[in-house]
Amino acid sequence: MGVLGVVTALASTTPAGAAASTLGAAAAQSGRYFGTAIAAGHMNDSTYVATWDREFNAVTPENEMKWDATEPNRGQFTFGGADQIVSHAQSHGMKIRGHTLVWHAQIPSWLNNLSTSDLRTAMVNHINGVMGHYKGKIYAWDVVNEAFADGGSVGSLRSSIWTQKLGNGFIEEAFRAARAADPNAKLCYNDYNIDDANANKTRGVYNMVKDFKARGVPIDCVGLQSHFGNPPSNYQQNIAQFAALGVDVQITELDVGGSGSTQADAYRRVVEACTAVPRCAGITVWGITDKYSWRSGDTPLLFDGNFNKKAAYTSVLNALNAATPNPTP
Ligand code: G2I
Repeated sequence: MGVLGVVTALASTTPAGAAASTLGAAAAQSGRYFGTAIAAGHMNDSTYVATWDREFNAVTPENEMKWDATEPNRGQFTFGGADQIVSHAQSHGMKIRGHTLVWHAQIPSWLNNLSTSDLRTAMVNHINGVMGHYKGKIYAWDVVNEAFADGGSVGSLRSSIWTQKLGNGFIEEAFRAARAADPNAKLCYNDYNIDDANANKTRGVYNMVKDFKARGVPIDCVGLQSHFGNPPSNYQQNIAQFAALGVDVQITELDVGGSGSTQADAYRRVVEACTAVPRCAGITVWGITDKYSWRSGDTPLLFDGNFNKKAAYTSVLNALNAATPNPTP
């Protein structure tokens, strides 16, 4: 090995007990991943890609795997943007989260006027088409996204074409189809505002997961999106209560509005809550830089608009480095 080889080898391994210097390497010390949402449209920004490659060891396509992008016309699948992200991630050894198969938003208009049986067929075809294309490449799929209602009673689902035409059983149908389409991918239910252990929306998702596990409906993980300004005080307890049902928990779309030490503290509490629970498998932030965030006005991410590390970055890195190693679930 030449001098350069030695330097590279030293830089890319972290001796036991030493602090890692990137988010992905720091998370890996406790058997976890640290990912980001990526938009294919920004991949011509070399600083964006360099930051992605340096800091993160997992990725979620921000919009490119959604139904409107992947099956804009019935039966015609298009994977341009998603393939771009997937092949880059694969060549860098990153985990890939698939987002998302069945959702009420970002769906093409051709879905709107189908009969019940036709919609059911379309749903299963979509799951087969997208999961089949990426079979064996995806670590975890958000099979169903945001199906529960906000502010309703425990267990109430939001009204959508799915509930209106297929009834509440559409979630179970989607998970069963997904398991058949790629048996090696973890299957997640993903939602926002299910961060508080006692909120009605959380209780509804909890009861569904418990019921699925009891009846053998395939489900492997719950995604806590975690778009907030502060994690609830019982956030760790919430992660632990889902884990106790026998599923992994993944923090899937983390972003925390704010700035400075307040924001840094909130991020630290999120990382500490996840790393305290063995089945909290990893964390994904919903973007790299504030300038490309879906809520950029809240400056919610770890890098500012010039890709400088914020205080929140440092507190996340330190909290990941402080985590006790856990066996990968
Ligand atoms: O809304 C934040 C997230 C909530 N959970 C599910 C996620 O999938 C969702 O992500 C956001 C993306 O970050 C946005 O980028 O989903 C939005 C759509 O619901 C995305 O916004 C859309 C814009 O509304 C479109 O006008 C635009 O064409 O992004 C599209 C692609 O840039």
